Formats: sequence, structure tokens, C-alpha cells
Amino acid sequence: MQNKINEIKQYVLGKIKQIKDLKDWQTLRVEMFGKSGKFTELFKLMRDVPAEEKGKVGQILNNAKQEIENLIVENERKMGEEELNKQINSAEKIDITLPAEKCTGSLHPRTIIQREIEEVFTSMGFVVEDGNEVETEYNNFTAVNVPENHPARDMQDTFWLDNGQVLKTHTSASQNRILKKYAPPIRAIFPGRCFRNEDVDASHENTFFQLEGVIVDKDVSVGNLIYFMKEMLSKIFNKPVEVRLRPGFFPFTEPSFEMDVKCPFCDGKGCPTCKNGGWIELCPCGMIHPQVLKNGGIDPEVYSGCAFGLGLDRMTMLSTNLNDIRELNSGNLKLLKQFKIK
Ligand code: FA5
Repeated sequence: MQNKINEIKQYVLGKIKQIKDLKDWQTLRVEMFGKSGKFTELFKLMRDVPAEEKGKVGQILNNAKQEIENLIVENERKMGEEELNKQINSAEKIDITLPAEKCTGSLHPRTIIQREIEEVFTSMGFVVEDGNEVETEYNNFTAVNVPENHPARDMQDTFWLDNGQVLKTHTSASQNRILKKYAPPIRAIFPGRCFRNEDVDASHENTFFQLEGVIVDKDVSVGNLIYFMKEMLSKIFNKPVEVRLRPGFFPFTEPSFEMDVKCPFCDGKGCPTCKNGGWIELCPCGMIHPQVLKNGGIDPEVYSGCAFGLGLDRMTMLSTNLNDIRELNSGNLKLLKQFKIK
């Protein structure tokens, strides 16, 4: 037995000298310890060893097996590591964080504006949430206090599905889910595609985008609303802006406002963009109605909140100087390609 073991050891040492890569180590391991490997065969011979010698011979065999196995496994591991490092450091290396070498497309201008706004709000501690495009009647209307007989619930204004659900008519449809998802303090924005059964013209589409925001905490006031909107608009227009509030009406806010921004293009002097009025109507907003907070599981005696619903297409038109909303959905590449990925 000892002779056979020595033979195998010599064989292994000879083989090791010829080893070039990881595969050779793997082959040698199988050649030794595989199903019909040299060592496996040796162990089979144990059955012919006399009983009184079995212990001693078995020990010799096991020691030899251990020695050779360690040698192979350890070298196999080392070479595996070396090969991996070589791959990582070689030209084969793929850094998935690098930008693609050649960008053939460009982002849609509305996506660029949306991302810019998201960046500003996230820097102020807001989370960005996704909303559904198909919504329940409850979320779209009931949860946000839109009464049974409100015209928005009518077939003429809303795309109803056969199953009684609706194509979301406003991003406020996500309010209830978000109020329920987070406990106050809440700062969330949720951009999304909305649908209304409207006649299309230069400023109205049947499919358009809004970006809604909610802030819920103790002692939230209209001041918070004004602060966050001014911050966002100043960053988007790259200069300090002035805003003003006019009274408005929405069933889900009380009081409700229309927020205007002093025309950032003419500083309020009057120009074609603000139709010479000096101010641009930008964003409906208000303090969240106590019933809407209640529907979202929030105690209006303890918490208050404000919300705004920015027209994202309108913001895009403003910052790109487009004057027809239909251009945004037109797929007109000549126009859209002018907006480069930032
Ligand atoms: C709403 O949809 C409210 N849910 C906004 C809101 C949220 C108010 C939170 C208070 C608190 P409104 O219907 O005015 O409000 O739409 C908001 C904005 O969406 C408009 O100012 C406009 O910019 C845009 N918008 C509305 N309808 C269209 C349309 N058909 N095409 C393009 N943009 C539209």
C-alpha cells in the first residue's frame, strides 16, 4: 500500500509541474478523488487488507489523502483568486456605473423637468412616490372628498373602465395611499400621468402629467407651502422668484389657493409668455382638508398638512418656451431631439 501511495504522490508532483491554469487543478482533483480516481481506487483495496492491519493502513491512506487533497484544494483556491483578480484588472473589466459610450437618444423635456424637480424636492427631504394610472373610484374621488354629484365623476369628464375603475384624473388620487403608507411627518411628491376626457387645444391634453406634493406634520401652515414652492421654482428658473396666492376651490383642500409665479422671463413687466399680465398661473394648492387626513388614518386634531398639484406639462412648456402642449405628446423628433440629457 505504501508503495502505491508513494507512486501516486510522485505522479501528483509530476502533474503539478505541468499545471497551467485552474482547469488543470480541477482535472487533477477529479483524477485523484473522482468516482474512479486513483485514491478512490486505493480505498477500494482496503477490503483486501487483513483485519488486524486495517487500522494502521487506513490511517496511512487517510493521511496521504489529506496531504494531497490539501495541496490540490489550496492551490486550486489560490489560482482561482489569481484568475479572478486578473479578470477584474484586465480589459475585460466592465464598470456598469460608466455612461454608455454613445447615447443615441435624448430624454423627453418633460422627463428632464420632472427629474430636476424631483432632485430639488429630495434635497429638501421629500420622498418620491409612484402612483397608479388605473385607480379605484374611492382613491380618485371619495378619499379626496369629491362629492357623489361632482361633475368630475361624470362620464363626460372622466375615462371610466368597465370594471368601475377610472383612469386617474389627477395625482391627488394617490394621496390616500401615501397618507396611509407613511406616518407623519410626511414629505412626499408623486409625479404621474393623468387622463381627462377633454377637448384638446394648445393648453389642454386628454393625457397629461401632474406632480403632486404633500407635507403633513404638526403645525404645518400655508407658509410651508410657499417656502417649498419658492425654493423649487428658484432652482428650476435659476433665480429667486416671487409667488402669490389667490383664493381657489378644491374639495380636498381648505382653504384652497391658486399659486401664481411672477413671470421669470420679464420679471413681471409683461411679455408674451405671461400674456402681458406679469404673473403666470402655476399651481393649485391648499391646506389638506381634515376629512382627507382622516380618510388617510391621520388625526386632524394633531396634524395638519398642505398639498399642491403642479401641472408638469405646463412647467415644461414654461422652461422650454414651448407654447403648444400638443408638441409634448407629438413624437416630433425634430423638436424633442433639441433637449439633451443633462
Ligand atoms: C387638480 O388636479 C388638483 N388635484 C390639484 C391640487 C392638488 C389642488 C393638491 C390642491 C391640492 P387642476 O384640475 O387645476 O387641479 O389641475 C392641476 C394642474 O394640472 C393645472 O394647473 C394644469 O397645469 C394641469 N392640467 C389640468 N388639466 C389639464 C389638461 N387637460 N391638460 C394639461 N394640463 C392639465
